[in-house]
Amino acid sequence: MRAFIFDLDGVLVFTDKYHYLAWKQVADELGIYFDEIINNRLRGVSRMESLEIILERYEGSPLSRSDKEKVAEKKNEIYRKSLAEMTPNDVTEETRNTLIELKNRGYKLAIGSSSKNAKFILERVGLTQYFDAISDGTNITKSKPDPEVYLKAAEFLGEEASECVVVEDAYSGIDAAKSAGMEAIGIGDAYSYDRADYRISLFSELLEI
Ligand code: B16
Ligand code: MG
Repeated sequence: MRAFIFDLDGVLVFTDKYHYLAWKQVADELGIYFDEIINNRLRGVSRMESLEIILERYEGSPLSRSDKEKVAEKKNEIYRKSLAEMTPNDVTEETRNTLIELKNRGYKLAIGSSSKNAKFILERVGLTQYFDAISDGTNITKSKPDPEVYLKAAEFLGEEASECVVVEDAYSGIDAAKSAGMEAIGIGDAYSYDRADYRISLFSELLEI
């Protein structure tokens, strides 16, 4: 194993609540019921696919593609205001020290995130410098469970897929990693997913695998 590819939201940082508050605001404006249980279904899912899930409960007149894009853009503006408030304190010492130790051991590190805001988040929390490559929502055409985001991360690193291990919190991300021909480590929500090759409850357990 030569490289670790990390999902971002739910693995290195926890922006679920910001996604929730932003989607809640736009859902309320459209008169759509939305709660934290529905929000859980948005984990690892792209912005437009998230909107489609929220619109399952929409009872108004059909929205055009451009209406949907406006709603998604509005949500993103609200979400980015929360992201702008993030600081390095939003990453635990355990996470930061584990990344440093993995680098010291000679592994390459990459990000494999569905988010188009990944680079902004990494800058805000002071993590950018630990990564040799960033594959995110800006360089993919298909989101998880498609393997594209992870295959791109391996390509950016110059490594074979078989030499990479993915760390993920979403079931769809574990499926994406397996389709990419990579080993998958489940954490958080994905701790209970039996397709993961390893399951960890603490980020620092990566040092023991
Ligand atoms: P954005 P990940 C994902 O990030 C989030 O888990 C998911 O909830 C979000 O909808 C998606 O990014 C797109 O985010 O609106 O910022 O482009 O878990 O793949 O790092
Ligand atoms: Mg995630």
